[in-house]
Amino acid sequence: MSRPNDLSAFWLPFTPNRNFKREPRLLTRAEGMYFYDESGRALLDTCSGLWCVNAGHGRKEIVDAIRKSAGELDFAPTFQFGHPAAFKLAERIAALAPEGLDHVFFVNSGSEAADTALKIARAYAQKSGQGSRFRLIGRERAYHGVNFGGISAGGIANNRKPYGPLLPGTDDHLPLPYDKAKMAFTRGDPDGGAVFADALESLVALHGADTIAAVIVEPFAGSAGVFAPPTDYLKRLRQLCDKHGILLIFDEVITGFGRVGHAFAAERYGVTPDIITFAKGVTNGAVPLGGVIVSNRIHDAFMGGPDHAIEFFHGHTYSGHPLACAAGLATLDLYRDEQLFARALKMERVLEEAVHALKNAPFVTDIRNCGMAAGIDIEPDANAPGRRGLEVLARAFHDQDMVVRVGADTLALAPAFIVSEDEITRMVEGVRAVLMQLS
Ligand code: PXG
Repeated sequence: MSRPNDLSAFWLPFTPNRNFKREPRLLTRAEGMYFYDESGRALLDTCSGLWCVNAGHGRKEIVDAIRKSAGELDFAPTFQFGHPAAFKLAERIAALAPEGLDHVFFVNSGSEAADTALKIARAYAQKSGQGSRFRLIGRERAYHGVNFGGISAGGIANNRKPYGPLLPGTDDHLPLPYDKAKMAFTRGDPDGGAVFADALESLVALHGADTIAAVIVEPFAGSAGVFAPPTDYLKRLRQLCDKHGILLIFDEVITGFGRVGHAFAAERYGVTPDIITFAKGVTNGAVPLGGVIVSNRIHDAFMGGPDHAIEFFHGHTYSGHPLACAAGLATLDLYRDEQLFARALKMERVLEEAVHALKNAPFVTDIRNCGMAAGIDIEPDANAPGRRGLEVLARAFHDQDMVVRVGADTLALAPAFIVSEDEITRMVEGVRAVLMQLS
């Protein structure tokens, strides 16, 4: 498709719009590991789109499934009705989830998944005779999307500051389990880290456990710049939540569907939360879809009351949309048939070796990695934080033929699991070349 004459009407999300429209970066086609621009130039996709295209772009099986579904059942309500694909996909997702998490609620994005999980946690407290539990405890620097619950429990200052007052009962945040002095340039998961979970004890002492409904964490912090969980951290968090009757929510919007070499990070780390949120990779990014997987205990607590009564007053017009479910089923088939989670696990070491070779590149202050993801901190310009990050993105696009993802001055590399060793090398050398040119 050719470039439109006027770019003014579309207000781009999380983008410096005026800067972008002066020098637009338009992507018009995608296949495998590559985007293509208007002139046909191939651009290596270093972040699986936005952490979602885990099997690579343009997968025929998924495209065909969406086409077929669109021709057969364009829309069907899931309020008081249903359609087969939604039930089939829920069953497939439950089968991938840890034992005892057998029920799936569909939404359309990770943001909706986070807010749905938080609502379920509060409603569960009410339904299980623990109505005093309302607090939702998040973590500093956490990203749980952009809805009010997610930004409140989340800990990214710029996503919160303009929108106060936020959700009551969300003022407390655990620390990010990271100590730069001890952990900078760690390969994979840092050792120990239980002490970061122990911060929950202080909040329990302050407020009383019987006011706390849930703790929500990303198994590895994604948007903050790929902070892997220290080896003892998630287990201790689970122990403390159990001790105090607090629900544990894993936001697996990024970590789910293979990013850490397993269906979910819960499996990789051997820690079973009460609730898992997902989105992104469930459809390989091809159609918006998100969801929440809940434990049988939580689900069953909702299933009391009279037979005619709605158990959970929540949902979206497009919860379980037929096209999304068709894409999800085809995606899960692909992950299974090509054993892509195992491939991610195998390539994790290759990515780790490659990114840590940037340790002495200009402006690099830290490098972290977990699964098929790595974060590279670039020293911010003291007078203009974020300037260097944007310059990296623009130079990578124009000079290195790469689409990279930056958040402020942190670069994230999270390629699709089909990535080759050569492509990983190219990504890292492209980043090095860009860093050499930074001022
Ligand atoms: N939870 C987590 C853990 C996420 O990473 C969301 C919720 C929200 O998902 P939606 O579908 O509403 O965007 C996310 C999204 C980045 C980046 O590069 C990360 C996300 C989205 C876009 C860019 O840091 N994460």
